[in-house]
Amino acid sequence: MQFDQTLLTCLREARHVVVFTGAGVSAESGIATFRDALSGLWSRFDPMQLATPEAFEDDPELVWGWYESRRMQVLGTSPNPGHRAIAELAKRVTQLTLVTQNVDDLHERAGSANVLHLHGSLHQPRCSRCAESFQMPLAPPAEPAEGRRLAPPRCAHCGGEVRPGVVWFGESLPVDALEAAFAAAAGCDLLLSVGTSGVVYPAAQLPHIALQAGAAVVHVNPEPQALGGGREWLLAGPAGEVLPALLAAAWR
Ligand code: BV8
Ligand code: ZN
Repeated sequence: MQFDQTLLTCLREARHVVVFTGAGVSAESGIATFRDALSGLWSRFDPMQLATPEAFEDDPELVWGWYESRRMQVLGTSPNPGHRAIAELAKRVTQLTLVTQNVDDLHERAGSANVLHLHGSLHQPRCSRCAESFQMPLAPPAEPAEGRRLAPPRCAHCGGEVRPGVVWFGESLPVDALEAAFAAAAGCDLLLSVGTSGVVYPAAQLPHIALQAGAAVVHVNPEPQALGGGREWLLAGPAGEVLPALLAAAWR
């Protein structure tokens, strides 16, 4: 893969790099992206309908079953070369801020630290009443392929219904993570946007904030991206191939 020399120099000389990831960075670990259609029990739903407080209110067993099937899938897979290249990049640059929209823990398992999760995590369920965190069994019974409805567990503290530890549509993002992400985007020299369709706000503002602040923005995505001009590049391809190649080219 050929890279623009200006881009390679910009990456090598960057004082502060922000990496902003979406579902695409976990695709090569076998985790379906948000754009991918759902399967089995949930095939008739759009994720946008299920990832809401109303859906959980309406049918907690359908929604909790969906999140459990996703959590099991994540536990059953591993980080891919894209996750590992991002963890490696943190050792090559002076400062790296990793911001993810993903709710899996594959960045952490690849060795990345201080990951800013803008949309929460599958691995931090909490009581929907008292917000007490709830410890899930790591090795629950195997998931049937077509999925299943599951009654959410009850909080040991107050008996309230446990909910997934994610940010649903219509819910506010964690303020600290969002503020840290916005500040990093406004102060970085280069923002790498990896595997995101950039349609969910306020997270999708990050590349625009970086561009407006004069940073370079690099999109890593197999699909074409609308580039706004300025110092913006598209590296067309899967993150698991592009990111390791980019690091190898920048630090021969
Ligand atoms: C908010 C957690 C303020 C859950 C997620 C009406 C009412 C209320 C709000 C709104 C409204 N209308 C609009 C909004 C705002 C709304 C929004 O942005 N809607 C959009 C759809 C228009 N946002 C919100 O609601 C946010 N909250 O605004 O709060 C508020 C508060 C109170 C009242 C009102 C407002 C909350 C948004 C967070 C939602 N939760 N996730 C869960 O995971 O189940 S978002 C979820 O979707 C993901 O986390 C992710 O962020 C997003 C999907 O985006 P991507 O990650 O980009 O994934 P996608 O599949 O789209 O794309 C994958 C990309 O990868 C593609 O480009 C593909 O080409 C590429 N790819 C594929 N393979 C590879 C690859 N790239 C590289 N390598 C590969 N191998
Ligand atoms: Zn409780």
